[in-house]
Amino acid sequence: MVELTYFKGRGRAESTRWMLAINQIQFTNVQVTTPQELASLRLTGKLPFDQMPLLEINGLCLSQSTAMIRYLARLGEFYGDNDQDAVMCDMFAGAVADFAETGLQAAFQPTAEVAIANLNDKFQKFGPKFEAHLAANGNGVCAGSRLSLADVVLAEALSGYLEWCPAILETTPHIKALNERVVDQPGIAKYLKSTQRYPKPATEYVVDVARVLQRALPGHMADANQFILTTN
Ligand SMILES: N[C@@H](CCC(=O)N[C@@H](CS)C(=O)NCC(=O)O)C(=O)O
Repeated sequence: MVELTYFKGRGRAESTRWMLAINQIQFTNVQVTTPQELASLRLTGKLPFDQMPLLEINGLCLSQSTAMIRYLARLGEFYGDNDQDAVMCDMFAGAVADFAETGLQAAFQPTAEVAIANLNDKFQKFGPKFEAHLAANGNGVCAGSRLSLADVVLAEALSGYLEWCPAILETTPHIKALNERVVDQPGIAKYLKSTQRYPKPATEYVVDVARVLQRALPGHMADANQFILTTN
């Protein structure tokens, strides 16, 4: 039984879900919805850094989403064919992580206009670089000669961008083709249609995260400090 423990939403667990999906590994989303549940989870010792997501697989309790996706890439041979491919996978996955961060933060912005402007700015920075690399590579993938974790995390990040900016890939045909190829992979296509795929993050998700972590809500939201734990 493979379990992925996180908030009730995509967030930093989503790239791992896509890597599980492309590997066609069945998993359960374990939802942490209260600060008490998070406190209990921390007491189990399963969170080495007190952070989620937590991936329980093959007797391991894994923290750090970057470690999870690489482990799953090795299991499913989505890490290229040699060390050179692997380092290119890592390089692209690193750039995608920077690119994806703006998508992760989109629901936390004061308005949709701000979120969309941020996403467009970030796409202008990275999109042409990804496009030029794919064009030069000539085989449609980010690294090596076949699909890898770099392609999967790129498509995962793009899935968020496309929900806010549906036309964003219209001027980058190589990225568009790669994205379609990844989302058409049987395991990914099945996952995206399943009830395990959480919806586009919205206010409910932002509130859930603040409540579970006992953090302030974004400043534009009413009663922003309502979840902050008072210690005196
Ligand atoms: N680099 C880590 C980041 C993990 C992270 O920041 N998790 C947040 C929730 S998204 C958390 O658990 N925060 C509580 C804490 O840091 O104590 C990863 O990608 O897994």
